Amino acid sequence: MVVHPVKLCLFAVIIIAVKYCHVIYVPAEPSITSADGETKKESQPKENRSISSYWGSDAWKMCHDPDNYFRSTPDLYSVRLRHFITPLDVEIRGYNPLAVRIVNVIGKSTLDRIEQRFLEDQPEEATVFENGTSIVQSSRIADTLWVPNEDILAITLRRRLSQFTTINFKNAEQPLIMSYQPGGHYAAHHDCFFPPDYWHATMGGRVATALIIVKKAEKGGGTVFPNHRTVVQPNPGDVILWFNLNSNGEQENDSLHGGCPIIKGQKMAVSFWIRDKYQYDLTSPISGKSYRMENLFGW
Ligand SMILES: O=C(O)CCC(=O)C(=O)O
Repeated sequence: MVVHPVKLCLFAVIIIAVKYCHVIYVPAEPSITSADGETKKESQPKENRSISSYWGSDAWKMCHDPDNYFRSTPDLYSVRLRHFITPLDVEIRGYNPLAVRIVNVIGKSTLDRIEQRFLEDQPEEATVFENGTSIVQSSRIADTLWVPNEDILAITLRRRLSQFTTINFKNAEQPLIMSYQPGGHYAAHHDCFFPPDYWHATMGGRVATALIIVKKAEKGGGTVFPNHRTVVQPNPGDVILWFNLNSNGEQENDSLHGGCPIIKGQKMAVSFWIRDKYQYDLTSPISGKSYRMENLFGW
Protein backbone atom coordinates (compact mmCIF):
# COMPACT_ATOMS: atom_id res chain seq x y z
CA MET A 1 0.00 0.00 0.00
CA VAL A 2 1.40 3.40 -0.96
CA VAL A 3 0.66 6.16 1.54
CA HIS A 4 0.27 9.61 0.07
CA PRO A 5 3.19 11.86 1.25
CA VAL A 6 0.76 14.60 2.39
CA LYS A 7 -1.11 12.10 4.60
CA LEU A 8 2.22 10.85 5.97
CA CYS A 9 3.25 14.40 6.91
CA LEU A 10 -0.09 15.05 8.55
CA PHE A 11 0.20 11.84 10.55
CA ALA A 12 3.72 12.78 11.71
CA VAL A 13 2.56 16.24 12.78
CA ILE A 14 -0.28 14.71 14.84
CA ILE A 15 2.09 12.23 16.56
CA ILE A 16 4.56 15.02 17.46
CA ALA A 17 1.79 17.30 18.66
CA VAL A 18 0.32 14.61 20.92
CA LYS A 19 3.71 13.65 22.30
CA TYR A 20 4.83 17.19 23.04
CA CYS A 21 1.47 18.83 23.64
CA HIS A 22 2.45 19.82 27.17
CA VAL A 23 5.14 21.96 25.57
CA ILE A 24 2.82 23.46 22.98
CA TYR A 25 -0.09 24.06 25.39
CA VAL A 26 0.98 26.44 28.11
CA PRO A 27 -2.00 27.27 30.31
CA ALA A 28 -2.14 30.80 31.64
CA GLU A 29 -0.99 31.10 35.24
CA PRO A 30 -4.21 30.92 37.23
CA SER A 31 -5.16 33.79 39.48
CA ILE A 32 -7.56 33.80 42.39
CA THR A 33 -9.38 36.47 44.27
CA SER A 34 -8.75 36.34 47.97
CA ALA A 35 -11.12 37.41 50.71
CA ASP A 36 -9.50 40.81 50.83
CA GLY A 37 -10.69 41.41 47.27
CA GLU A 38 -7.17 41.47 45.85
CA THR A 39 -6.15 39.35 42.91
CA LYS A 40 -2.94 37.43 43.30
CA LYS A 41 -0.90 35.04 41.19
CA GLU A 42 -1.03 31.52 42.49
CA SER A 43 2.63 30.68 42.29
CA GLN A 44 5.19 33.21 43.31
CA PRO A 45 8.80 32.51 44.17
CA LYS A 46 9.36 32.13 47.90
CA GLU A 47 12.24 33.97 49.46
CA ASN A 48 15.01 31.90 50.91
CA ARG A 49 14.71 32.62 54.64
CA SER A 50 14.50 30.29 57.58
CA ILE A 51 11.14 30.36 59.33
CA SER A 52 12.74 31.23 62.68
CA SER A 53 13.80 34.58 61.20
CA TYR A 54 10.12 35.59 61.16
CA TRP A 55 9.75 35.03 64.90
CA GLY A 56 10.92 37.06 67.86
CA SER A 57 13.26 34.93 69.98
CA ASP A 58 10.85 35.04 72.93
CA ALA A 59 7.85 33.74 70.98
CA TRP A 60 10.04 31.11 69.28
CA LYS A 61 11.20 29.90 72.67
CA MET A 62 7.62 29.74 73.95
CA CYS A 63 6.51 27.75 70.92
CA HIS A 64 9.22 25.17 71.56
CA ASP A 65 8.54 24.86 75.27
CA PRO A 66 4.75 25.13 75.41
CA ASP A 67 4.30 23.07 78.59
CA ASN A 68 6.24 25.61 80.54
CA TYR A 69 3.80 28.32 79.49
CA PHE A 70 0.74 26.07 79.50
CA ARG A 71 1.37 25.27 83.15
CA SER A 72 1.05 28.93 84.17
CA THR A 73 -2.48 28.02 85.30
CA PRO A 74 -5.08 29.98 83.39
CA ASP A 75 -8.28 31.18 85.07
CA LEU A 76 -11.09 28.73 84.46
CA TYR A 77 -14.69 29.76 84.09
CA SER A 78 -17.76 27.66 83.92
CA VAL A 79 -20.10 29.72 81.77
CA ARG A 80 -23.77 28.90 82.20
CA LEU A 81 -25.88 29.94 79.22
CA ARG A 82 -29.66 30.05 79.44
CA HIS A 83 -30.23 27.88 76.37
CA PHE A 84 -27.45 25.33 77.13
CA ILE A 85 -28.01 22.35 79.41
CA THR A 86 -24.39 21.99 80.41
CA PRO A 87 -22.14 24.95 81.17
CA LEU A 88 -19.25 25.83 78.88
CA ASP A 89 -15.69 25.38 80.09
CA VAL A 90 -13.77 28.52 79.28
CA GLU A 91 -10.08 28.96 79.93
CA ILE A 92 -8.85 32.55 80.00
CA ARG A 93 -5.45 33.06 78.43
CA GLY A 94 -5.42 36.86 78.43
CA TYR A 95 -7.66 39.63 79.75
CA ASN A 96 -6.48 42.75 77.91
CA PRO A 97 -7.41 41.95 75.24
CA LEU A 98 -9.50 38.89 75.99
CA ALA A 99 -8.15 35.60 74.65
CA VAL A 100 -10.01 32.43 75.61
CA ARG A 101 -10.13 28.74 74.85
CA ILE A 102 -13.68 27.38 74.82
CA VAL A 103 -13.42 23.67 75.44
CA ASN A 104 -15.00 20.97 73.27
CA VAL A 105 -17.86 22.83 71.60
CA ILE A 106 -17.69 21.52 68.02
CA GLY A 107 -18.81 17.92 67.54
CA LYS A 108 -16.83 15.15 65.87
CA SER A 109 -19.19 14.82 62.89
CA THR A 110 -18.75 18.53 62.08
CA LEU A 111 -14.97 18.22 62.40
CA ASP A 112 -15.06 15.24 60.02
CA ARG A 113 -17.08 17.26 57.52
CA ILE A 114 -14.50 20.06 57.62
CA GLU A 115 -11.64 17.63 57.02
CA GLN A 116 -13.52 15.85 54.26
CA ARG A 117 -14.25 19.14 52.54
CA PHE A 118 -10.59 20.10 52.67
CA LEU A 119 -9.54 16.76 51.16
CA GLU A 120 -12.11 16.90 48.37
CA ASP A 121 -11.57 20.51 47.32
CA GLN A 122 -8.53 22.33 45.99
CA PRO A 123 -6.56 24.07 48.73
CA GLU A 124 -4.10 26.84 47.86
CA GLU A 125 -0.83 27.96 49.34
CA ALA A 126 -1.47 30.39 52.20
CA THR A 127 -0.83 34.08 51.63
CA VAL A 128 -0.17 37.10 53.81
CA PHE A 129 -1.55 40.59 53.24
CA GLU A 130 1.25 43.08 52.72
CA ASN A 131 1.18 46.61 51.29
CA GLY A 132 -2.34 46.13 49.98
CA THR A 133 -1.82 42.77 48.26
CA SER A 134 -1.87 39.10 49.16
CA ILE A 135 1.48 37.43 48.63
CA VAL A 136 2.97 34.00 49.25
CA GLN A 137 5.65 34.35 51.91
CA SER A 138 7.48 31.95 54.24
CA SER A 139 6.21 33.83 57.30
CA ARG A 140 3.12 31.68 56.77
CA ILE A 141 3.37 28.11 55.51
CA ALA A 142 0.09 26.23 55.25
CA ASP A 143 -2.46 25.05 52.73
CA THR A 144 -5.72 26.94 52.86
CA LEU A 145 -9.24 26.66 51.53
CA TRP A 146 -11.88 29.41 51.64
CA VAL A 147 -15.39 28.09 52.20
CA PRO A 148 -17.98 30.37 50.56
CA ASN A 149 -20.33 32.00 53.07
CA GLU A 150 -23.42 30.51 51.39
CA ASP A 151 -21.98 26.96 51.58
CA ILE A 152 -23.92 24.70 53.97
CA LEU A 153 -20.71 23.94 55.89
CA ALA A 154 -20.06 27.67 56.50
CA ILE A 155 -23.70 28.14 57.53
CA THR A 156 -23.49 25.20 59.98
CA LEU A 157 -20.30 26.52 61.57
CA ARG A 158 -21.60 30.09 61.88
CA ARG A 159 -24.83 28.83 63.42
CA ARG A 160 -22.97 26.72 65.98
CA LEU A 161 -20.55 29.52 66.96
CA SER A 162 -23.47 31.94 67.33
CA GLN A 163 -25.13 29.65 69.89
CA PHE A 164 -22.65 30.39 72.64
CA THR A 165 -21.32 33.89 72.01
CA THR A 166 -22.90 37.30 71.45
CA ILE A 167 -20.91 37.72 68.24
CA ASN A 168 -22.79 38.13 64.97
CA PHE A 169 -20.95 35.63 62.77
CA LYS A 170 -22.94 36.78 59.75
CA ASN A 171 -20.61 39.75 59.62
CA ALA A 172 -17.48 37.64 59.34
CA GLU A 173 -15.29 36.86 56.37
CA GLN A 174 -15.86 33.50 54.76
CA PRO A 175 -14.23 30.79 56.87
CA LEU A 176 -10.74 29.65 55.97
CA ILE A 177 -9.68 26.03 56.53
CA MET A 178 -5.94 25.83 57.20
CA SER A 179 -3.78 22.73 57.20
CA TYR A 180 -0.25 22.85 58.58
CA GLN A 181 2.24 20.02 57.96
CA PRO A 182 5.66 19.62 59.64
CA GLY A 183 7.60 22.83 58.93
CA GLY A 184 4.34 24.74 58.56
CA HIS A 185 3.66 27.74 60.80
CA TYR A 186 2.17 31.23 60.94
CA ALA A 187 4.61 33.71 62.48
CA ALA A 188 3.27 36.08 65.15
CA HIS A 189 1.14 38.84 63.66
CA HIS A 190 -1.90 41.04 64.22
CA ASP A 191 -5.13 40.26 62.40
CA CYS A 192 -6.19 43.82 61.63
CA PHE A 193 -5.05 45.69 58.57
CA PHE A 194 -3.40 49.10 58.48
CA PRO A 195 -4.13 50.68 56.09
CA PRO A 196 -7.64 49.17 56.11
CA ASP A 197 -8.34 46.43 53.61
CA TYR A 198 -10.93 46.20 50.86
CA TRP A 199 -13.80 45.06 53.13
CA HIS A 200 -13.32 47.67 55.83
CA ALA A 201 -15.86 50.17 54.49
CA THR A 202 -18.75 47.71 54.38
CA MET A 203 -17.90 45.22 57.15
CA GLY A 204 -15.67 47.15 59.55
CA GLY A 205 -12.38 46.03 61.08
CA ARG A 206 -11.47 42.55 62.32
CA VAL A 207 -12.73 42.96 65.85
CA ALA A 208 -12.17 39.32 66.85
CA THR A 209 -10.96 35.97 65.54
CA ALA A 210 -12.46 32.56 66.26
CA LEU A 211 -10.30 29.53 65.52
CA ILE A 212 -11.94 26.09 65.44
CA ILE A 213 -9.44 23.30 66.05
CA VAL A 214 -10.08 20.35 63.73
CA LYS A 215 -6.86 18.33 64.15
CA LYS A 216 -4.06 18.67 66.63
CA ALA A 217 -0.39 18.18 65.71
CA GLU A 218 1.46 15.45 67.59
CA LYS A 219 4.20 17.92 68.46
CA GLY A 220 4.25 21.70 68.08
CA GLY A 221 1.48 23.72 66.49
CA GLY A 222 0.13 25.55 69.54
CA THR A 223 -1.31 29.04 69.21
CA VAL A 224 1.03 31.47 70.89
CA PHE A 225 0.14 34.89 72.36
CA PRO A 226 3.63 36.23 73.10
CA ASN A 227 2.46 39.30 75.03
CA HIS A 228 0.12 37.21 77.18
CA ARG A 229 3.07 34.84 77.62
CA THR A 230 0.93 31.84 76.86
CA VAL A 231 0.78 29.01 74.34
CA VAL A 232 -2.64 27.41 73.86
CA GLN A 233 -2.42 23.70 73.08
CA PRO A 234 -6.05 23.02 72.23
CA ASN A 235 -7.79 19.78 71.33
CA PRO A 236 -10.01 19.05 68.34
CA GLY A 237 -13.45 20.57 68.98
CA ASP A 238 -12.06 23.52 70.98
CA VAL A 239 -12.46 27.12 69.84
CA ILE A 240 -9.83 29.76 70.57
CA LEU A 241 -11.33 33.23 70.45
CA TRP A 242 -9.58 36.56 70.91
CA PHE A 243 -10.25 40.26 70.34
CA ASN A 244 -8.07 42.24 67.94
CA LEU A 245 -9.71 45.65 68.43
CA ASN A 246 -10.93 47.57 71.46
CA SER A 247 -14.35 49.15 71.71
CA ASN A 248 -13.11 52.20 69.78
CA GLY A 249 -12.02 50.01 66.87
CA GLU A 250 -8.34 50.54 67.69
CA GLN A 251 -5.81 47.73 67.43
CA GLU A 252 -5.09 45.80 70.62
CA ASN A 253 -1.33 45.45 70.44
CA ASP A 254 -1.31 42.51 72.82
CA SER A 255 -3.54 40.51 70.50
CA LEU A 256 -0.28 39.55 68.76
CA HIS A 257 -0.48 35.81 68.08
CA GLY A 258 0.85 33.08 65.81
CA GLY A 259 0.60 29.42 64.87
CA CYS A 260 3.72 27.69 66.25
CA PRO A 261 5.79 25.51 63.88
CA ILE A 262 4.60 21.94 63.48
CA ILE A 263 7.28 19.48 64.58
CA LYS A 264 5.30 16.27 64.02
CA GLY A 265 1.87 15.43 62.62
CA GLN A 266 -0.72 17.72 61.09
CA LYS A 267 -2.77 20.59 62.46
CA MET A 268 -6.02 21.66 60.87
CA ALA A 269 -8.08 24.64 61.97
CA VAL A 270 -10.76 26.99 60.65
CA SER A 271 -10.41 30.74 61.07
CA PHE A 272 -13.33 33.15 61.28
CA TRP A 273 -12.32 36.80 61.13
CA ILE A 274 -15.20 38.72 62.63
CA ARG A 275 -15.85 42.30 61.53
CA ASP A 276 -17.03 44.99 63.89
CA LYS A 277 -20.09 46.35 62.06
CA TYR A 278 -23.55 44.98 62.93
CA GLN A 279 -22.38 43.54 66.26
CA TYR A 280 -25.60 44.52 68.00
CA ASP A 281 -25.48 41.86 70.75
CA LEU A 282 -21.82 42.29 71.52
CA THR A 283 -22.16 45.03 74.08
CA SER A 284 -19.20 47.38 74.28
CA PRO A 285 -17.19 48.13 77.36
CA ILE A 286 -16.70 51.83 77.98
CA SER A 287 -14.97 53.74 75.24
CA GLY A 288 -11.48 52.57 74.35
CA LYS A 289 -11.48 49.59 76.70
CA SER A 290 -10.92 45.94 75.92
CA TYR A 291 -13.90 43.61 75.43
CA ARG A 292 -14.53 41.39 78.42
CA MET A 293 -16.11 38.03 79.25
CA GLU A 294 -19.50 39.64 79.92
CA ASN A 295 -19.47 41.24 76.47
CA LEU A 296 -18.61 37.95 74.80
CA PHE A 297 -21.12 35.81 76.66
CA GLY A 298 -23.84 38.41 77.31
CA TRP A 299 -24.05 38.28 81.10
O1 LIG B 1 -3.08 28.57 63.46
C1 LIG B 1 -3.01 29.27 64.45
O2 LIG B 1 -2.81 28.79 65.57
C2 LIG B 1 -3.12 30.75 64.32
C3 LIG B 1 -4.06 31.18 63.25
C4 LIG B 1 -4.03 32.65 63.07
O3 LIG B 1 -3.07 33.28 63.36
C5 LIG B 1 -5.18 33.36 62.53
O4 LIG B 1 -6.19 32.72 62.22
O5 LIG B 1 -5.10 34.60 62.42
